[in-house]
Amino acid sequence: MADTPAKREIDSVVTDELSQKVKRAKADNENGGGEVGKEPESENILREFKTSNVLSDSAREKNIFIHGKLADQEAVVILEKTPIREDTLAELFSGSRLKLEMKNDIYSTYRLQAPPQLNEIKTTVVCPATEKHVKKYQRQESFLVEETGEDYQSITLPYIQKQSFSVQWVYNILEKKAEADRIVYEDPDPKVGFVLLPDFKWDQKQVDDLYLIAIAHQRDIRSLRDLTSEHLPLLQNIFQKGKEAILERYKLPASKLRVYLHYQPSYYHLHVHFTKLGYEAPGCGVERAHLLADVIQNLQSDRQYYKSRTLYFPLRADDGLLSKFKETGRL
Ligand code: M7G
Repeated sequence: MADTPAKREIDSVVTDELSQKVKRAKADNENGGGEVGKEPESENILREFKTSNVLSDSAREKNIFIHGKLADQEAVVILEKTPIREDTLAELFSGSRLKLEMKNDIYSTYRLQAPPQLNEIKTTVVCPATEKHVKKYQRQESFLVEETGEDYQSITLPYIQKQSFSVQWVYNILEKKAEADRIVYEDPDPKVGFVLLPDFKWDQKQVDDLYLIAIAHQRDIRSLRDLTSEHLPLLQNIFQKGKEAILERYKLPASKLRVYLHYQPSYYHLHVHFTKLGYEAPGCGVERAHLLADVIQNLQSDRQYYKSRTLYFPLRADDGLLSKFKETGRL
């Protein structure tokens, strides 16, 4: 892929951070690791993982979602091959073994065996995983639901009050009990403040698939439906300062960002997704993503916009909320 100087500059920002991390990791290994604040090598907990079934996989996206057991607990493991980075090409070419598969005229194909550090698989483990996690990652047919303001009050709200995913991981971030070293920016104000950090879907090795989330400090906003014009200062603050922080850290201007909320979200605590324009992040389609700029404008023109609007969103075949909509004859 031909790169512009700007892209090379952006990549070099990420690469600088990455090389810092690598240096730290190397220093840790040399010092025996395990010191507070360092990144010791993890013990391979997956050695004990027992696969039950594959929830979904994609040859194109080079990932696989596996359901299984880890020390007798239900677990979901996600494996994903990471992109090949331009800044590692020299090492890849010089440090690999090449096995010829076939040669024909001017054409030849090989299997390249890369050095281990260039051949990593991004791995996400959810353990203990609930049945809802297993369903979330299972390939499923989806159905578009039409939810009026009244449907939200009578069907959706009672359902999510009983059934939604725990947001403990969100509170851990806000309270600096987890991922504190990953925070890119924080505005600590309790009303309009937020924490901006890399989404755990992003390995931060290249900006091409940049993905950050801004998590509001306010804890009582579940989703788009709870927003009124009273929240405009919070939303504008997230939008403005989030964009500035990303420009400063990753040299990516606002014109290269897709900034949006999900409806329905998986986690009912207000957060905003910042992804790179052009990167087809899961859930960035029109049936689920609401641009923050539009949300702000809608609330400016009607303070109760999201209380009264009919909203559309996809639900998967085995989602309990879909059954509720069916039971009440709304589908
Ligand atoms: P969502 O719109 O509630 O649901 O977004 P989705 O997961 O269906 O998109 C929550 C976002 O938070 C997603 O982009 C997740 O990848 C991300 N996320 C989830 N967890 C459990 C974590 C976590 O522990 N750490 C971080 N950094 N991101 C997470």
